[in-house]
Amino acid sequence: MNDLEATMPGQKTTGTKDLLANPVVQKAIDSINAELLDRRNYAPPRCEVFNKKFTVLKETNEYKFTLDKEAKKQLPDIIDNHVQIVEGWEKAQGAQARQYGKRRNIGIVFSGGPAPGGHNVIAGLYDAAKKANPQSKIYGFLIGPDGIIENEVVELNDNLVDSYRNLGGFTMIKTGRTKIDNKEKMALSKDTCTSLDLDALVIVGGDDSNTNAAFLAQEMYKDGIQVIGVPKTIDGDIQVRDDEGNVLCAMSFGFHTAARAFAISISNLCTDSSSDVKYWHICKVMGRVASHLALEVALQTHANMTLIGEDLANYIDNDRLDAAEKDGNLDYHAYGMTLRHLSRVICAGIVRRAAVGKNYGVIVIPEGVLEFINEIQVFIMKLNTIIAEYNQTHDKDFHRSFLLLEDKLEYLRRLAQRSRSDASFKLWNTRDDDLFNDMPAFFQEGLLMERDSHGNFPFSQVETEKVIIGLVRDYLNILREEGTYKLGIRRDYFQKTLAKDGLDADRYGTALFKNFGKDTYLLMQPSIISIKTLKQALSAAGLIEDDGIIPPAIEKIYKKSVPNFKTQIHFYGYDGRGNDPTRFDCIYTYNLGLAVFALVANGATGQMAAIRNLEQDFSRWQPIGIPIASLMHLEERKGKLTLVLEKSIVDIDSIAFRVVKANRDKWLAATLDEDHYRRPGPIRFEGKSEEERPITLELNALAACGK
Ligand code: FBP
Repeated sequence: MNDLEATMPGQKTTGTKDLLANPVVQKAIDSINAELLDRRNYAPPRCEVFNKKFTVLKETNEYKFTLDKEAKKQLPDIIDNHVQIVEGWEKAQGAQARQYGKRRNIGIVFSGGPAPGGHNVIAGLYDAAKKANPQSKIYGFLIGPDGIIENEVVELNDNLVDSYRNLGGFTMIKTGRTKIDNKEKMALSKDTCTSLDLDALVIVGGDDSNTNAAFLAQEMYKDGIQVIGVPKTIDGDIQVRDDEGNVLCAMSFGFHTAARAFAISISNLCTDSSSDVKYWHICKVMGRVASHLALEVALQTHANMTLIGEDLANYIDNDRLDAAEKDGNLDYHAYGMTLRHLSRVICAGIVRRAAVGKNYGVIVIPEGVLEFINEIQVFIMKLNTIIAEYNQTHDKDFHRSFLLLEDKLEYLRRLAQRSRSDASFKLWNTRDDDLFNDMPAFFQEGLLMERDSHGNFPFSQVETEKVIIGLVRDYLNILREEGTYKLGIRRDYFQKTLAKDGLDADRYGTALFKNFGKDTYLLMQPSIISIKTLKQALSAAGLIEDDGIIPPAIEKIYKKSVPNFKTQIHFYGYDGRGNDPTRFDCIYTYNLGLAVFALVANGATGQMAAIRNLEQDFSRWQPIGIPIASLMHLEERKGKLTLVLEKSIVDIDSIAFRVVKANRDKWLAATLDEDHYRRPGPIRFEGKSEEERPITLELNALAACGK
């Protein structure tokens, strides 16, 4: 008899087979649960224009873009595209109706990291295409762009699409990060599209994938194969404005869900840490380079400290500038923040909270923060170039050639040697090598990590938080030694503890604390940093003999005043990225799918589907097509200037950031007040949850209204 077959005394023995056949057991372990059914059955509302029988595109010149010279050269057939506004029509006649309702083959692919809502883009496209012509076929390319290159494809049907409606992940057709970046891959992709007789290819992806979409649109322009992009990424870094600041795409899909998911977990940590009062929780949140997700998490949770990379890059050390100015110099090191300085800023917050008895809290660190720390950014750029140059000149892969960290370090050492004998070689000098060798091995490994196929640095793999917290811990030790990092002792607790042992609180208080009689939380004198110095302070005040014994109540108070910096480290990334979408993302993505079909059915190519007015009531949402080529610029990738779609980072003049900045001190809560944590609550799928949207989106929209 095994465990399962063993039953409670007095109960009948049940075999495993019978147990599993029991309806209660079956219901309990059925993977089709009520939540899943609710999600699958939910029909997201459609924007008004999509309730009409047909859609048309109205081209507008209202939005202006400065076109990149290189984009004009490389994307001649789509560079003159304009913004297109999708309009609904009840009636279409003759050729127009035939064109709209013609039988089409459309391929769709997910590219890059998953983002909640992707399945609804497919569902929206599928529903619209089948409504226009039930004979149309929608193909899903498997495992990302590789599916296009290798013609790995599945035809989508009602069952498949229905089983993924409103569900997170990209599970239906999976995703991948391959870039279609050379002639051979382009040719293979074109072969696939031709062999499937595709009318259109839809690329659901981030900045790099939409860049791919533009190049494919150009490549297949003459073959009449349309290519449409869809702005996906939890990072929130696809935001499109024209030259005058008009917002065309305020947010990529998936951002809201991921931010909400991270915020729920981080808010729970705020609750736990303010109950248990012994840990600092260090939360790294995804987002690659830009700190949009961290900013949204700050607004959702009011965590005690949130670093925003873009803000750190903007930092100016005025004391340093003034000091240099006195000597008639300009100190360039005063601009931007070093890792060491950042650790000091964090320590200042920790010390201030400790002083009011709060030896706990929550810190949010964006995963891309290193990109904004000058000294590290320089390393990332130098190493990018070194790796790219090695790959090019040796026609070998740097990471395959130097498998071990030690081998890579040795290669760098040789470069430093070269810089000593060859003055023209400046890429890696002895100082770089020395600084790099001072870093902990896990950080060196992180900075040398293999770049992705787009040349992006893999921030999610680097244990940034460990590096920062290591420096924080070191500096807190120094401050403890200096006597400036102390845990405040509640005055009434001190008085009660001494009274119990019959000691005079006033006499001891004056000797022990620097603010006795002034504040509610008492801070031990900086000179008291050990039992020995405590004894000295007591004897100097005549409270004990030179070799006397410290009263136990005093020793207890002293020990309580020494803060122990205990941390718990968390990474919020893949978990939130895999969350089922919020209602906002469900509705947004379903309508993006409908917009994609409107663009395809009306002959657009090289456009990215988008929805304007996302911050407003749903009735005002406006589906549009944005010309991708107009958004491209040159950027350094893998050591080469490459035409890519520009990423949008946090604007430190934006209202959302200004609100966070203005609340920094309040949310740090280094006061006698309670912490000001906000409870975002779980992601709900009922009630009025569709009214919830990213706070960043709502705040930044105030700028557009001139508020
Ligand atoms: P996309 O830009 O492709 O949407 O990916 C976003 C992201 O989740 C980043 O936030 C993160 O840095 C990265 O993907 C992680 O990459 P990987 O999934 O390859 O580990």
